Amino acid sequence: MSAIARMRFLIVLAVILSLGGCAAAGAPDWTFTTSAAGPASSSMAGMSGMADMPGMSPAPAGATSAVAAGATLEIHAFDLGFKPNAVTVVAAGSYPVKFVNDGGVQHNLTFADGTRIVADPGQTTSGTIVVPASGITFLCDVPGHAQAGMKGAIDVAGGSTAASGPAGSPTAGVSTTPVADPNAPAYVVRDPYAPPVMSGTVHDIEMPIVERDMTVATGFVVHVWTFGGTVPGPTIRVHLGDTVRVHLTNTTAMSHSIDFHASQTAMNDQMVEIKPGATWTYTFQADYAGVWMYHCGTAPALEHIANGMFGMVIVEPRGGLPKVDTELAIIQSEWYLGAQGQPADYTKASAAAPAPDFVVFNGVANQYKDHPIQVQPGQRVRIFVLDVGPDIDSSFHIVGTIFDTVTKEGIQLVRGNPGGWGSQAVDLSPAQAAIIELTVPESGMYTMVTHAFNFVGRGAVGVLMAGDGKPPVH
Ligand SMILES: [Cu+2]
Repeated sequence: MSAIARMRFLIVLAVILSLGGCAAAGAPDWTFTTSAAGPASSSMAGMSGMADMPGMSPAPAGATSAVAAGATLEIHAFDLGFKPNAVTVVAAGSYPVKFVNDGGVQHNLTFADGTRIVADPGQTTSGTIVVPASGITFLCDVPGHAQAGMKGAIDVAGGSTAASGPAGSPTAGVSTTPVADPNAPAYVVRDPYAPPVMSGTVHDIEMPIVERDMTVATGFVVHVWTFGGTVPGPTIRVHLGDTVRVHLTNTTAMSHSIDFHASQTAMNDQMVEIKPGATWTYTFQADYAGVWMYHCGTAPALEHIANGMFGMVIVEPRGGLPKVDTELAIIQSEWYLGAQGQPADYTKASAAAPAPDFVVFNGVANQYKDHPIQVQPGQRVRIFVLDVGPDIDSSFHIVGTIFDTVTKEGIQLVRGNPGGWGSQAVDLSPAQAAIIELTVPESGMYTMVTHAFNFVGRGAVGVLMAGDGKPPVH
């Protein structure tokens, strides 16, 4: 059945992106697993001047051959790890380093003493490292890369074990949620209304990639990474079959990319790395109707999404959607706070049991509770709702209403169906979306939530205010 097949395809794609990063221009390293982040790598590739290495699997006890004094250390980077990530040298001292980037994005080899060697994808660079008797750790300092596994250590044979085991990471410290800053700027309310469908059949959309500070909840500022300067990025609404050309200019100091789920393209075709200062035009045909996520796919995609790099594409079905009174576009996402004014905390976002500080609609906690969305009794309301995660599902519900029309991932509940079926909540895993419709039953207040109620108190709440907000007198 095609809808199920499509969902399976999306899930597979999402897994691929999370593992490999869709910005990879070269062949992804499909063999990468979390074990690559451990102290022992199974790969001996690229280690010159030696035939065997302790700590590599499975070395027999007593196999202690190590890199000869002064020999070149060859270390490869891939997305996301180092080969090898555990190196032993026979003696402390100065060693030339050959750094080969086999990955699809820029990486660096940053040692604990500050020595830093950078290589673009496919590039080989070199440097020198002075290995102290206690050994030295290294990592890639591109945000998120060390946490994703790009860490390693050089030990000195017979030396102290200070550098052995998982490499120390200056960026992997435990962080806590900052306290609210009373001087933080007030948040800017995101327009909740869906934009009209764009006229014409070919659309050129400028979407610069910019970083800026954003108040994401009263008192809390995140240094967000954005498409178009806002979180979420701009909502794009087109007809089925239209051609969309999105022009991206990367104004930041970090590589990014973009992945439109509304498109069908090889990840190494359109989802390419956009380096700092570079431009890219992502072109696609809107082949299928629906509500689609777009996001940065640069590894680790989780971190780029957690920092705000996502948005919604609406592709109208053949013949267009029937007119209603009010249309809203709502995206549920999470914030994992780092320090005030800093990017999101990747360690928190990537936890096996993530505990978001805020779960929000359209980027800001509680904004539509503080600023209710005005509707009128008897009106038809359509809501395009998308869960972008990066981690948490939505059970989208509006207290006091019943959805009579739901199109979720291509599967439809239609108003006026012969059985009289309705819907109370729409379950959306990350990267799933729906179009829901309802009739506002009477004047009063209607609370929009995720029915996973532990998150309602964390910001996933808004209000539709019908009429003057007071219930009718009975
Ligand atoms: Cu990005």
